[in-house]
Amino acid sequence: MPTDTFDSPEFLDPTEVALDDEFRRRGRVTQSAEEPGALECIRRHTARLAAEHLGVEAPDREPELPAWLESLGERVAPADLNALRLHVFRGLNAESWLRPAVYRLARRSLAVLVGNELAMQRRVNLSIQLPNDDSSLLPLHADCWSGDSPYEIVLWVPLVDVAGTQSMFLLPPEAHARFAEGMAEAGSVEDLFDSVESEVEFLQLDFGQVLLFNQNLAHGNRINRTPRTRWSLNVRFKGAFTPYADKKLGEFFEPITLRTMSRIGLEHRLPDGFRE
Ligand SMILES: O=C(O)CCC(=O)C(=O)O
Ligand SMILES: [Fe+2]
Repeated sequence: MPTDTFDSPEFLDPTEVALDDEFRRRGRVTQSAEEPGALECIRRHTARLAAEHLGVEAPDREPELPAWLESLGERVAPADLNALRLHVFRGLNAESWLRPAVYRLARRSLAVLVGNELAMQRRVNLSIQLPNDDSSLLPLHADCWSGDSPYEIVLWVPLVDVAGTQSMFLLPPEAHARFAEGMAEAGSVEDLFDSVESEVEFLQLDFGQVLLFNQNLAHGNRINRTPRTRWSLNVRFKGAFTPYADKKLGEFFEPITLRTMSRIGLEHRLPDGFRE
């Protein structure tokens, strides 16, 4: 579908056009969490679950809480990290308030960039990257290369300040377009990364900010060479009625904001006799 024929900025207001432009140009937008209280609640609960797994008490306020999260490497060996991550992941996702709280961190921007009838991933992912740990890396990839549809956006939420290799990297759209042309000739994923290393951007975010990025662009992480552990959440959203790839509605995604007329339309059955 030639999408340029549908480019009708006169139907959007200027702030929407500006957000749209920035996302197109950079493949991402960073913003303050729309509900900071929800973010603090998510972080406190994350720390509480981690402390429970370790059999210790977690501090529950600034500045001890972020320092405790960042220094996890002093308390957990890489071999034990996955058990801790799973405990926290399960504990977070067992809370019915979690997904609405995560959604509310960026609901206005999601409405502009994706739409107001959304499907959301059923589980919120948790990533923990210990300093100098090479055992839980996500090498360069685009989600749409492995079962995600190109209609998905990722909401990425750091639970501590992140910068450099403690964070994730993203290849901006222009560089990605050049990279995608030559990709078929490249060898390993590591070769692919080497070919774009000078162009990828490691995203710097403070706690309190959230990121929305285009997962069709190459991204991933590297060994965290900072002394601080990274904690982040990520979750996918798409227009509920846009095409699905391997990650299906009902299994991986769930509609969260269907509007009345869509529900009426979905439930509607023509009277018998109109079917022939
Ligand atoms: O958190 C990361 O380092 C990578 C995240 C990622 O690949 C994603 O959310 O799609
Ligand atoms: Fe990804």
